[in-house]
Amino acid sequence: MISAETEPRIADAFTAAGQGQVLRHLASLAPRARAEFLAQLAEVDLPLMARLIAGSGDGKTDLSRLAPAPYAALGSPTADARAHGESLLRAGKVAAFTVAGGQGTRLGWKGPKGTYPATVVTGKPLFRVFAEQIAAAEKRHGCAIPWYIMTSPLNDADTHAFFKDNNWFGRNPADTFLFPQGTMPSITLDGKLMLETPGSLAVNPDGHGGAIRALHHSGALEDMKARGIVHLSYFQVDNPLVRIADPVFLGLHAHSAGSSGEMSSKMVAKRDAAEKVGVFCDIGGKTGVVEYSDMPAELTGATDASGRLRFNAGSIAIHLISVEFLDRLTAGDFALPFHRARKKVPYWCDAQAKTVEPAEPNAIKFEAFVFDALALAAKSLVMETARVEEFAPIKNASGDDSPASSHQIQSNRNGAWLEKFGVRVPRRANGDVDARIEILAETALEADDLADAALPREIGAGAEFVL
Ligand code: UD2
Repeated sequence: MISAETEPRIADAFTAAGQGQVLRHLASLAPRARAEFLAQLAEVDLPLMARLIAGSGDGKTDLSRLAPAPYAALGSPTADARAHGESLLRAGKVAAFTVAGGQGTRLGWKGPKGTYPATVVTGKPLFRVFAEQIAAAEKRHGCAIPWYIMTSPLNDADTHAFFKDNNWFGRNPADTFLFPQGTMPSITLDGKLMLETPGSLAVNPDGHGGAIRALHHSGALEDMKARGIVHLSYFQVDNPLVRIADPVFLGLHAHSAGSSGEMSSKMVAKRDAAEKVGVFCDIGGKTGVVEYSDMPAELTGATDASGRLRFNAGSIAIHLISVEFLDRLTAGDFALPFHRARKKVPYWCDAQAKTVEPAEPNAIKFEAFVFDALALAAKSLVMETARVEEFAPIKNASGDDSPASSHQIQSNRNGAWLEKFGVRVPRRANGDVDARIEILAETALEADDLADAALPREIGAGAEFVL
C-alpha cells in the first residue's frame, strides 16, 4: 500500500522524468482507484524507461558479426541421445513450460490463445492438446511431468477459469502451475508514457523473455528445484504439433559435446526467405537468434553456391533450458535487452472522455525475447527437425500460420505416419494429404508408436479419420 509520504515522491519522480502527463487525473480519482494507480506507478522502472526512450539498452544485434549458426542436421545419429533423454524423463527430471502470455491479436480470438480449437477433426483446444501429450509422455516414461504455464495479467484469470472448467484436463492441479508475467509501459511515438484509463497506464506484457524473471518471482523456479527438475521443455502456446519433452532433443541437450546443457533450440529449414521466423546465427562466436524483422533483406535473401538460403535455420521457438541456468541468470544482476515494436495501443482520450482504439500504430511496445538468453549460455546446441513433424503454428486468421494451414500440416504429418505402416493415404497434386486426419497423443507420440496399432488399409479422399 502506498503511504501518504510516498505519494508525493512517486508523483515528483514522474514529473522529474518528464512524464508528469500521466498524473493529470490523479487528483480526481476515488481513493481506491488512486491507491491502485499509485501502486502501478511505483512499479515502473523510470531510469530503465528513460534509457529505452533515449534508444539505448534495446535489443539491436551487431549485424556486422553475423554468420549462419552450426546445427545438428536432420538425420544425425540419435540412438544414444534418445536413451539419455528417456532416462532423464524416467528419473522425473523434466518439466514442461508453455509461454501463453501473448495477446494473440493477429488471430482475432477473444479468449487466451490456448483456448483456441486447434486440432483438425475434433477441434481440441491447444491447452488440451498439450495436456494430453504430457499425460501420454508421463504414462510412457512412468514419471510426473509438472507443467508450468506463463500467462499475462491480461489473460491470467481467463486461463485459470478455462483450466478449472475443464477439470484441469484430468491433471493433478498441484502439478500444474499458472503464473502471470510482468508488464512494460507502452510509450507514444514521441516517448511519453500513456494512460489507458484516467487511473491506469497503458502497459503490455513484457515479452516471452519476461518468462525468466517471472519464473523466479512467481516461485515456479523454487518449485522446480524442490521437485528435482533439471530441464524445462519450453514451447509456445500456438503450435499444436510441438513434441513436448522430446527424448532425443533432451539427450542431445544434456549430453552432447556441442551443448553446455544450459539452453538448446530446435530449428527447421526456412520455407522461403520471407517466412516470419527468427534465424539462428553465429553472432561473434555465440549462437543466437536474429528476429526476422531485425534481419536486413540482403542477408535474409542471401543464397549459397547451391542456391540454398544462407541463413536458413528458422527458429520454431522450441527450447530446452536447464533450471541451473535459470537460477544463475536470476540470481545475478540479470536483464535481457528490450526490443521495440510499433503497435496500435488503446489510450485514454481526454477530449472524448473514453479509451480509444487507434486505427494506425500509435505507440512503441517494449518486449524481451527469451532467445536473447542463448548468448548467456556457454555452448548452445541447435537441432534440426522436420517441419511437417513439429511445426504447425496458429497465429493468423487466414493464410500462412492460420488454423487452415495448421490443419493441413496436421493431416500431412498424420498421413505420413500412417503411410509408414502401409496405409494408403490420398494426396493432392501438390503432395498435401486430401483428408482430415487426427492422431491422439494417447495413440501415438511419434510415428513408430503406430507399429502395433490397428490401422485401416486406406483412407478415403476427403474423409475424416481419428485414431
Ligand atoms: C515467434 C518468434 C519467431 C518464430 C516464431 C515461431 C519472437 C519474437 N518471434 O514469432 O522468431 O520463432 O515464433 O512460431 O519470439 N508470449 C508471451 N508473452 C509475451 C509475448 C509473447 O507469453 O509478452 C508468447 C505467446 O503467447 C506465444 C509466443 O510467446 O506463445 C510467441 O509470441 P509472438 O506472437 O510474439 O511471436 P511470433 O509468433 O511473432
